[in-house]
Amino acid sequence: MRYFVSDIHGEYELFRKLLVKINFSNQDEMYICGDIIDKGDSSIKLAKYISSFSNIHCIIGNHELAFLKYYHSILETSPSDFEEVLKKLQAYFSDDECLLDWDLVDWFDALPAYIESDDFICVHAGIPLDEHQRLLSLSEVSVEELVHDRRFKDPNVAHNSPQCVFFGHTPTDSICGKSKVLGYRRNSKIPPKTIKDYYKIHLDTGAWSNGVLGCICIDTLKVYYVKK
Ligand SMILES: [Mn+2]
Repeated sequence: MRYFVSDIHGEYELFRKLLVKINFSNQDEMYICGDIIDKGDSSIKLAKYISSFSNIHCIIGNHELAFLKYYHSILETSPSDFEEVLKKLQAYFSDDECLLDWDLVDWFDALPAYIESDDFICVHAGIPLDEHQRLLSLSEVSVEELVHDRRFKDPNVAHNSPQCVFFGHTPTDSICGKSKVLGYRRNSKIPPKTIKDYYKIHLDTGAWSNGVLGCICIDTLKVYYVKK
């Protein structure tokens, strides 16, 4: 089974609870649409845990991008003093009970800005559209736009490219008043059978702000929630 999640924001225990709830195994795959760090108090513990799974695929959100910009900026000023660089990076996550190490820095640095397949695309915030309401080619969109675009979450922003876009970045209670996964159907008269019957799915249920972590399985279209 393939599961999609977003914006876990350092909520390690809540994420563990979700894996138990969906009975996640090494036969399954999971895709995380960025922002695993900051806000909650277990960013590094969560990132280390996620990075230990070869079947969990993560992209960057604006919070990982901000951290990576900081990392590259201090590399420029003290490029050879690795101990000093690592100390500064560890201080970035000073509230964390677990310490950042170089393996994890390299893991963050290698995260992609998007994942694209025949039936879905994962981005953190959104993808700009062309004048025909088609998604712009991802290679033409800047990472900044992919992680910050706040237009895409608007229920009126629809696209007619064939893939379903998974995204997060803004808690869905600001759209519909509830912490739930929001699926936008291409045709509201026909019950959805596959993920391609949705043009976008908004995943950020506010794990940190509302204590709810949602997840959708795209092989069954079933939605799961865990609460703090
Ligand atoms: Mn975000």
